[in-house]
Amino acid sequence: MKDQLEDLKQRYVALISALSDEKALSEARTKVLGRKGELTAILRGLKDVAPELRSEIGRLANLAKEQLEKMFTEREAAVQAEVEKAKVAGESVDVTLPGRRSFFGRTHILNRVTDELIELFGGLGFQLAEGPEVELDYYNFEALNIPHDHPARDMQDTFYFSKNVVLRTHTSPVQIRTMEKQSPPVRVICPGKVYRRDADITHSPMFMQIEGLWVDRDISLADLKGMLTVFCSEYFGEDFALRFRPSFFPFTEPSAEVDIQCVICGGSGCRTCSFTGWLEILGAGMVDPELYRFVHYDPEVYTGFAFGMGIERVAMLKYGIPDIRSFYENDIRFLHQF
Ligand code: 2U9
Repeated sequence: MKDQLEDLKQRYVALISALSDEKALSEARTKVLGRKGELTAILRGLKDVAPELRSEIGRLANLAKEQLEKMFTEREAAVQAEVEKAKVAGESVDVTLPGRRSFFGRTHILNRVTDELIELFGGLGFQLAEGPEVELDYYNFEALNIPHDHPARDMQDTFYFSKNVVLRTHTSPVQIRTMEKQSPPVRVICPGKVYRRDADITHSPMFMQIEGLWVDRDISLADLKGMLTVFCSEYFGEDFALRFRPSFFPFTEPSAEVDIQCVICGGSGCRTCSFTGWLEILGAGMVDPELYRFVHYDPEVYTGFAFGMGIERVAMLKYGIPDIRSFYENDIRFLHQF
């Protein structure tokens, strides 16, 4: 039995060293170590060996098994490495082929318009202020003069995380947070994403706003009109007239909606302005003195104005984009035009 084992080992050691192809090695492995292999048969037959020889033969058979397994594994790895080496050596690089063109991304049109507006208002003395999109009901509604039962809440229905935590419906909470931290003068511009329960061709449940606030001694409606006139002529061009229509917002008194002469037809009437010659561009007003109570400003000393506009709307008017959904569809053909 010992001789038989020794003979088997010698044969397979010689065979393994001689083989140089993965398939032949795998077949040889099965032939000796597989379920019906030669060595497996010897191990199975151990029960019939005389008891005094069984442990010695068993030890030798297991040793042979370990040695052969190790040899197979090493030889297989060596053969595989040689195949790889030969493959790489056979490959060549054609250095005359043209390179692959890299794809350059660019700033999204809404972020570009936002940057332009920040820059423009920066030139008028407004500092950038930002705040959270997930906001407390207190900052989004209560501190802006919109208590729980106020009808203005209907127009600004939003997404609730809990009774007191909402997705902000405007960037106005940022101004409240700024006033809490800082005493007048305050002159900030607050851009960012806002959320409302709204969706059609001109409304999206998520959109972008930019709002401004200037609070100081002796700020008047004349300052508001002057500043907005400068803004519109700088952004849309000097040839367009503005008109202020009385309106209502819970946080400003008096309030106005501001229209610009249609930037598409110049005021003669077209589809974009619904043949009125005017486009609504922003809302504005004098900060309601009631609000100063929440941030401990003295309403006898300070006055201020605020305004707000939708960034999508500004971009749609400036670039003649008909559908608000184009901004969010990530169609490169649309985005690459700007
Ligand atoms: C504070 C006080 C007052 C911000 C204002 C508007 C008017 C307004 C709309 C424009 C288009 C929202 O995106 S829109 O639908 N905004 O009309 N926003 S006054 O007033 C403030 C803000 C903060 C502390």
